[in-house]
Amino acid sequence: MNESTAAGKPFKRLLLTGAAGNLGRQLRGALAQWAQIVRASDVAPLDDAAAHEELRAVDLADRAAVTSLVEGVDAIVHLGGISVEAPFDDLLEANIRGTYNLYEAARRHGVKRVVFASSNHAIGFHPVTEVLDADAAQRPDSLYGVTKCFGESLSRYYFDRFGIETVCLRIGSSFEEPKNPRMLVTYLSYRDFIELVRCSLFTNRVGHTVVYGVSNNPLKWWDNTKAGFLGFNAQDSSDEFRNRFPASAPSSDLDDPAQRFQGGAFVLGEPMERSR
Ligand code: NAI
Ligand code: 15L
Repeated sequence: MNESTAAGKPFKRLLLTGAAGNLGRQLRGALAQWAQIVRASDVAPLDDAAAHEELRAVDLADRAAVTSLVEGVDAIVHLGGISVEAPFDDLLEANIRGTYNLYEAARRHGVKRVVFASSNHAIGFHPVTEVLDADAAQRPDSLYGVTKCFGESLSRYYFDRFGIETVCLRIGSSFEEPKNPRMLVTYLSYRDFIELVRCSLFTNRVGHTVVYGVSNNPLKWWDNTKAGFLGFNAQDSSDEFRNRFPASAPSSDLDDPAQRFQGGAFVLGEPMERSR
């Protein structure tokens, strides 16, 4: 996809799922630069549609609604779903059934590019002493992480069988700023997140790519050399926040599993019962 085609907006219509969430809110505005129409969707309320936006309230677990949601879009940025550890039945609906529904709708409607928000929790049980690249084994640290591994495998299948290209973003910690010492390593600034999505949408022939969503932080657990063809160059760094956590270096106590493994406190979770 060339960034400077008709009307300066190379995509006619982009679909964004999870548009009401933390990262969806950051991306909504940026997508307007790249698409004539942004179809913004979430199960949570969305308001203030801009002139270029179509807002759709859709539960990803609803197959018929997702099939209709995907009709007429050129590409999808899939951020929607449960973004932390949760009861299995909830994860099953939002993250597993929801992601399947989305890919199946993409196949039916001929959509050829998806950017999938995976997570560092797909590899969270690797120790902090290892540097991982795109070929590192999946080692999920939670049921949430297992659902991200499912999304990575599902997208691999939809590429190998149906030619739908996906960039799986193994996002570290993308917030306004790092919230704890671990996030000095895993931090992804919002600006770098948006740039990573841009590279994932505009690079020709991504096939099935795994890339770590991380800023140019001083300490690194992840190596993006194998995804270098995306042209992603992080501009920001957690270094500007290092004085927020003066007493503690990340991973200073390797007897503590939450410091020994890359997933942090996620490695200590246990399956939860549904509350309703
Ligand atoms: P978030 O929790 O703020 O946003 C997720 C959105 O998905 C919410 O607006 C929620 O309403 C929506 N959603 C949940 N279940 C849904 C369903 N059944 N149908 C339709 N929509 C549903 O999370 P955030 O931070 O915006 O993350 C976006 C994506 O990136 C998530 O998939 C998350 O797992 C992933 N990610 C985020 C990281 C971060 O540091 N922000 C790190 C790693 C991965
Ligand atoms: C994630 O996958 C979550 O969506 C986010 O809320 C953070 O917990 C992040 O990982 C992290 O590892 O910091």
